Amino acid sequence: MGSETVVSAFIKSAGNLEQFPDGSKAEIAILGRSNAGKSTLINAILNKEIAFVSKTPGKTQLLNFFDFGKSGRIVDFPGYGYAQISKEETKPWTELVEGYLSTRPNLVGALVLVDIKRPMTDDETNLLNFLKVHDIPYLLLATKIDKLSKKDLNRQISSWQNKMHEEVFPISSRKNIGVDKLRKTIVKNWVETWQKS
Ligand SMILES: Nc1nc2c(ncn2[C@@H]2O[C@H](COP(=O)(O)OP(=O)(O)OP(=O)(O)O)[C@@H](O)[C@H]2O)c(=O)[nH]1
Ligand SMILES: [Mg+2]
Repeated sequence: MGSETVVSAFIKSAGNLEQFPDGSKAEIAILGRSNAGKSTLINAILNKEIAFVSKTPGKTQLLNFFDFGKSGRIVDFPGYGYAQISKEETKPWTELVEGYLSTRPNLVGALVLVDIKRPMTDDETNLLNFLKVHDIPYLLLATKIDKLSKKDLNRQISSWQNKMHEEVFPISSRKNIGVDKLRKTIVKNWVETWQKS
C-alpha cells in the first residue's frame, strides 16, 4: 500500500467495550505516553490530517478508530503517564485500555511510541511486558527523531537497546522519516497476514 492509495476515514470513538466497532478488520493499536506523538504518527501513516493532535495532553479518554485501507484499522489510544491526572481518574483508562488489549480478537499488533528525548521508564517496560504476556506482536518506535543530531540519536537508541533488549524503529512524523517503511511493515506483517488466516 503506497501512501497515496491509503483509504482512511474516522469511524468512531469508544469509551467502553460495548462501543467498539465490529471485529471484521485487522486492528493496530497506537500506544505510548501522553505527547509521545501517537496522533501525529496516525496522520502521517494515513497521509491525512485526521487524528486530533492535542494541545492539552491527557484530555482524550477514548479510543478512536480509523479505517486503514480496506482490511485494516488504526486505533488511537489516550496517552498514559500524564502527571496532572490522579490515580482515581486513571482507573477507567486502565480498564478500557487493558480490556481492549486483552480481549480484542482482531487486534493484530501494537506500535509503542517513545519520544526520543525521553528516557525509557517502568511504564514502557510494564507495557511491553503486558503485550508479551498477551501474545500481542509489537514494534517499539522512537519518535520525533528530527529533534536530535545523528550522533545523539545513535547514542540514545543504543542506550535504549541496552536497557530494553529490543529492536528500536526510529521515525519522524514531521519530517516523514521511516513512516513509509513502517506502513509497509505493518501492512505486510500484520494486516495481510491476518487477511490470509
Ligand atoms: N519535532 C517533532 N514533533 C512532533 C513529531 N510528532 C509529534 N510531534 C509533536 O508532539 C506533540 C504531541 O503530539 P501528539 O501526536 O498530539 O501526541 P499524542 O501521543 O497523540 O498525545 P496525547 O493524545 O496527549 O496522548 C505535538 O506538538 C506534535 O506536533 C515529530 O515527528 N517531530
Ligand atoms: Mg493523541
